[in-house]
Amino acid sequence: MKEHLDEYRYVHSLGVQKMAASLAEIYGTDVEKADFAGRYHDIAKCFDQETSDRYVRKYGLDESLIGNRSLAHSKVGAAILEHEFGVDDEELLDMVRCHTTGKAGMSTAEEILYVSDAIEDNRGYPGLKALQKLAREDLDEACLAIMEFSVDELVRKGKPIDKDTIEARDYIIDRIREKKNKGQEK
Ligand code: DGI
Ligand code: FE
Ligand code: FE
Repeated sequence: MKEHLDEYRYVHSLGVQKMAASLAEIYGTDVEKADFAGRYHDIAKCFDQETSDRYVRKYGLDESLIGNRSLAHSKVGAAILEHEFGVDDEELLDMVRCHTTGKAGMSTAEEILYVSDAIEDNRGYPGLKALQKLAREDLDEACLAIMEFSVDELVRKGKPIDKDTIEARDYIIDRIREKKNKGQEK
């Protein structure tokens, strides 16, 4: 892993590994899988644009990823884990695939990686501790908070928002609303 990643990314990956394993423990998903996915989720993050594009073509990934290495790294990473590391667990590959944008109808395991990526201990933003606490109490709410933050950041930077990012947010909002409605019926 060290061969592929710079120092910051290496330390971040170990942080995500630890956070994902601890959330898997709390939410009763496969701890080993969360640990592994956390460790390797950014394996393609440090590729330059040319390398990223080469992998997108090599593994027949979506053409829209050409020229966009920040969106491509999660899909390229999953392809590398599948074809070069021999990972054949679809759930694990899906976790890595959607860790950057999220997607509609994420599983608990997918949410755990998505959230862990944003809240691991080395992410030094104000409010980190509160978000870590929220993640331990309500994973959907933590997901939504991170999605809102990401969308705001993209808007601020004038970047296009990916379809999966929008759909992920809309879905989570509905899921949270439904849970609240169900709670009131009782
Ligand atoms: O790889 P990390 O830095 O740990 O985190 P990440 O996988 O969430 O990647 C963050 C990057 O992805 C950041 O540069 C913004 C970009 N990104 C996330 N969602 C979208 C996006 N970029 C675009 N254009 N559209 C999105 O919806
Ligand atoms: Fe990433
Ligand atoms: Fe990451």
